[in-house]
Amino acid sequence: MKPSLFAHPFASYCQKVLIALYENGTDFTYRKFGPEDPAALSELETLWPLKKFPVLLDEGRTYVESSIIIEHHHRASVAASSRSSSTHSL
Ligand SMILES: N[C@@H](CCC(=O)N[C@@H](CS)C(=O)NCC(=O)O)C(=O)O
Repeated sequence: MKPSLFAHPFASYCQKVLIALYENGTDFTYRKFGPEDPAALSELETLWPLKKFPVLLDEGRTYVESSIIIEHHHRASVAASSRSSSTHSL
């Protein structure tokens, strides 16, 4: 299942994470706060009661703090690419 990013496009910490995800071509669900996704803000509150954003939900785990999200994303993509290269070498 692809990760979900709870974020707002005008928030600088969210832009920092969005740049990393877009640069890497990552497939993710963008839970953008606004009228098009009215549940996003209440779900954010259940994930992180401080209601700060961005928040990433990946494989049932919640990641907060933009730098930690980017670090997690980097590790997850390195692990995925090493899994895929070991499959190709079989
Ligand atoms: N240190 C956090 C900062 C997160 C943060 O302050 N985000 C702002 C938006 S850019 C926010 O949640 N503002 C709303 C609030 O503080 O209640 C990070 O790096 O993600």
